[in-house]
Amino acid sequence: MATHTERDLWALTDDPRWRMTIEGWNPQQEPGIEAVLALVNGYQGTRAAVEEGSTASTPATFINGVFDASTKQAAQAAATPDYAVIAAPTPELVVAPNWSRLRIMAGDKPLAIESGELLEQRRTLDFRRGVLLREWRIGQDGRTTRLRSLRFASLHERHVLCQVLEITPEDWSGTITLEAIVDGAVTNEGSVQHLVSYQSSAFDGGMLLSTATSEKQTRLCFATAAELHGAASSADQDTGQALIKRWQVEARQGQPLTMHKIVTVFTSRDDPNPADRAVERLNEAVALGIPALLERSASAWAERWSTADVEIGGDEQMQRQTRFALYHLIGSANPDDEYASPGARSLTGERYKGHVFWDTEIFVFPFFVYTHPPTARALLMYRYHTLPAARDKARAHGYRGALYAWESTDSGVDVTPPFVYNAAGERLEILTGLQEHHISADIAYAVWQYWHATQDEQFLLSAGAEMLLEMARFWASRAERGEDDRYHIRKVIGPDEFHEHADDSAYTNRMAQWVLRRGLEVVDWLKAQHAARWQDLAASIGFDDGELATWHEVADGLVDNFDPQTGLFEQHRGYYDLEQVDLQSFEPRNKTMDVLLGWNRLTRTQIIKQADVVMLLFLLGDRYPREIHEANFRFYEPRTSHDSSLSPSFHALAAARLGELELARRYFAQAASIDLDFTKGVTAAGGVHSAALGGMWQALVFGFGGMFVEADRLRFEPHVPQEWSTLRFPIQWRGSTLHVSASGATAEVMPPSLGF
Ligand code: IFM
Repeated sequence: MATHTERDLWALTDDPRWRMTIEGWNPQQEPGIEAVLALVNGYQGTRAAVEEGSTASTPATFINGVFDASTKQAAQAAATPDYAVIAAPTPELVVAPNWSRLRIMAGDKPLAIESGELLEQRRTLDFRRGVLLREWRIGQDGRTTRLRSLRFASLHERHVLCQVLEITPEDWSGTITLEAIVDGAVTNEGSVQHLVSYQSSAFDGGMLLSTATSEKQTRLCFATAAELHGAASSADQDTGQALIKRWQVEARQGQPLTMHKIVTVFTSRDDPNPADRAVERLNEAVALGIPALLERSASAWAERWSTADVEIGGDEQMQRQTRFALYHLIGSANPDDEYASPGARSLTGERYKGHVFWDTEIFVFPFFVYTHPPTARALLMYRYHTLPAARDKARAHGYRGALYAWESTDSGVDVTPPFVYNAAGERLEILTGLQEHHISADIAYAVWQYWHATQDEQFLLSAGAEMLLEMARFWASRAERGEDDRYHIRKVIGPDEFHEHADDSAYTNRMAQWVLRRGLEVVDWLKAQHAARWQDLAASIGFDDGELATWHEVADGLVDNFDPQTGLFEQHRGYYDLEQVDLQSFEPRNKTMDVLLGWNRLTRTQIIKQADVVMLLFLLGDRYPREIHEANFRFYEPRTSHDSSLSPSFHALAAARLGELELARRYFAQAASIDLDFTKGVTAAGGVHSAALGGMWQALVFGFGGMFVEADRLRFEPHVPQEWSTLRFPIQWRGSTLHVSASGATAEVMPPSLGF
């Protein structure tokens, strides 16, 4: 492997606004830190667990789109104390082999964070290059050893993972034993074992571990090669489930030992012959060497940053937190994979089992539309490929068209658990899979947003139009005509999940109405511009022109709960009659309102979990005057508990648009702290909150940056807090890049022809 630019490997980005550093070691905070510092490249995510492991560590690598449901899962999980378990096996993102595991011995003692005295430790995630650097010193039996390691998951070649370790005995000489391991003996939370059929082999220059998931038989192949500079010989071992390369060397005081390890990963999702691909790619990677691999990955990151970075002048902490959000957003999705979409916790933790929610389309997706449209397209194609399952779900519930899964995995089948048992053994029903139907409008919204921003006609013709029409069909069949001759949508859960069985949720009804109208528009467009395609599509989905009249009638007849007198949307029918509770009186609180009040009482109050009408007014509110936005914000904001991580960012956005900058900054800081405030326990332990991170980007661009999407241009009405001096960001718009620079209430847009 090349070593000539070895020194550059360790060179950290100078600017502290481009990196996040965690000092020391706090076992309680470790699960959250592992997610925050995770290495993500859209293909895989690797939690930043210390390489040698510890009792506080939960190392995990997730490969995007690799789900499995083990039949033993429920039983195994049930045996785990204090673990809320579902009764039936639910597909989950599989924990894949731990590719960066190391075992280090000084003499006959393990050189590990929990043995010996940790004298110092610093871990830094360099967002600009996508590199995790760890520096630590361990004292043991009067001997001090300095270590540093570097890991990255290439963004240039997403199947390549690299690790470098340097060990320096500061004040001693003696034997060091080092093992570079690819450890397949891994399980999911609750000791659930998804991996079976292990096979390992050696080949010229490396080793290969092949395993498969137990139910779907998805093959996972990891090839690895490692080298310890200066070591004369090594021994390869395989334990059946792990590949181990082992060196024993006589280390000399002050002389660093350096190990380079490259791992390549392919699955049978990627290629019918993943083992060959992993070996082939490993050979190419080894020929290049880690410094060159890093250079390529860093350039790929630089390219993505050039269309995604948001610069906040004068606030170092916000700048760093913003880049943390953007790093995780970029790393959450793979533009080359149309069959995977980011789960609610990205590829960084097991909470929500990697399931895909509306979080993707409404919270994360706009970031990709306006910074990297190919990724946005891939995410929509994931929904296109899962359209058959959405059709089945609609049919199963007695409706037409497409009802998307509330929680989705690779197949698109709804995998929302119908109930859970909590730790006390109580059975709790989960109704979101049955009632949270607005996702079939949120996805339509994303289709339209992408089409409007990119004018990607090929997408609309080949996939988007069909999705839109099927979702419009769903809503036409979902709405019922009432005795009042108006249309109603009954028994739903809106974004505010504290109120189930809701009739006429303003969010759901207005979004449904919007989908029906876009459906009508698309049909007109197809008929006028692409008559042949329209004929094919209409034939393939069995479309009857009579449906159009129904769509018109339902769209025009749907109630929306808007009262012109007050300017308010009633969140759902009967909401005003619920008990009003002063949320302030519970402050400061560190528990959610369902815990504090109990579920039954909570549902009889006006307390809202997350932005609902406020969200609606952002999505569809451009035609309403400021007074309506203001009235609804003033009414709903004090009733919102923000007990969902999806809430604060959109309150920041709405407050910024209203010019309430102090409040907006407070909400923005709250959104940013969801993953980063380690003092609040282990919020990020189950993975970073992707929706909150996507919401931060939207708060910056649509809120503080004041971006409005007009018919064929972008308009900017910024509200940049004084403390921030300037806010700068690029936007992808119809094949061009706009550069926006805003301060106070003014924006400069380059080139001016595209935005004003
Ligand atoms: O999709 C969200 C939902 O809106 C609130 N509960 C958590 C889900 C996943 O993030």
